Amino acid sequence: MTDAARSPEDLGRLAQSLLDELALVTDETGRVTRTYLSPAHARSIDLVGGWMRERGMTTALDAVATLRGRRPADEGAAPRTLLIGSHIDTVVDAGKLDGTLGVIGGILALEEIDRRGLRLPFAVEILAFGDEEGVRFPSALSSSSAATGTYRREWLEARDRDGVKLVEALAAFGCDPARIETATIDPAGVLGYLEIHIEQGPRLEHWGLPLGVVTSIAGQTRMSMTLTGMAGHAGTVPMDLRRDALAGLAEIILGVERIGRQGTGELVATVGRVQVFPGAGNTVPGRVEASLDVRAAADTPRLVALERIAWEAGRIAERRGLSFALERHVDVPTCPMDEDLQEAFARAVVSLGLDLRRLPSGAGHDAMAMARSFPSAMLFIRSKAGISHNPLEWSDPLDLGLGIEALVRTILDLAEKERGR
Ligand code: HGY
Ligand code: MN
Ligand code: MN
Repeated sequence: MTDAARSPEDLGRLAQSLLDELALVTDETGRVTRTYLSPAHARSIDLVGGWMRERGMTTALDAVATLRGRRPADEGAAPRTLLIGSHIDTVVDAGKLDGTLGVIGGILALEEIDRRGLRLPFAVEILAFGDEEGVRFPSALSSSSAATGTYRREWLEARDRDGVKLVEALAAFGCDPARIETATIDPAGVLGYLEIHIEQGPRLEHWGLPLGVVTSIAGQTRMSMTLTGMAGHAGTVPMDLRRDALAGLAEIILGVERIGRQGTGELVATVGRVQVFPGAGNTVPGRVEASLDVRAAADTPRLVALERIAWEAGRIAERRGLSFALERHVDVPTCPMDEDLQEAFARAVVSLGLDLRRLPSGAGHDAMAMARSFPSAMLFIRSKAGISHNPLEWSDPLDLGLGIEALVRTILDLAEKERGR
């Protein structure tokens, strides 16, 4: 007995209700903030794990707290596995869709396949990554890096704002940092990795399209800058005798912006987080720590911009009598998406009667890390006004439903190919 297939409208409404429920799981009352290994992360694992188990999946937590939901194959002697996933961690004061849509969409796509009484010649594993954003620790993509055996051990020594080390937070969460290698998924048994995600940009809306196939993901470098001068009394230290770390950083930030504007390859450069020490209004800032995030659609413009920023910041610091240190935390090259899986997504989009457009991603995604081991591809869903990393982030539920229906059809497309393999 099979149920009728849900329409994209119904799929979208159902997805929205789950997204709304998950958005209530937050570390900060009144806004969506769910960072890696936090109490809200633990509660989100329980909630999403329950949705997986209600739909017949078996669930497990890997050594870096990635929640994995597995639907076994319906046929085949030694079936392979299709991976589907995205992240359930968020930025601070986030929207409801970034990452979570890819996990909830995967769960609902598998439910649709079961409701329609369809069979798959491969297993499907849904991965809910806990650290894509790298907000609590400077360890972006650490969960998906663990899945591809590319985890950077130095991340374990990174500290959060309260001075807690990542290795300590993992142990406190019940994970064993000594077993991180066990999170690696053997590529031999994997068909590939699919991720549906909001575009987080304005292109699909500009084109009047609900869906788009991702061609590549911009490379990104994330660093921290530390400037050290001399703290002093705001009332007594003359302006020409100051070594004001924050004033120096301000000049550097304007340089980052100028270099970003001058770059090619859709270069973007951002200083998004600044910490000022000692941080008193009547004290000349003695030290500042700031983030630096540089991305481009090709590697050369990004690397050239990084060189220019480092050189210019060094000169500014020298002139102001400040010491300057740069530390690299994330360095991910531009990542092309797998051609065959792109075509599977493309066929699904066309089968929905939609115009097919392809586009690069300026935002980073777990697919960048997953592509190190597996053929990987992404499908974008239109973002209203291109807004993301912002509580105003929103997509029309119909677009969500179309994205999930496209994922269903892509899975079925791959099932046909797998049978003929
Ligand atoms: O920052 C990014 O590109 C992604 O949202 N983590
Ligand atoms: Mn994000
Ligand atoms: Mn994301």
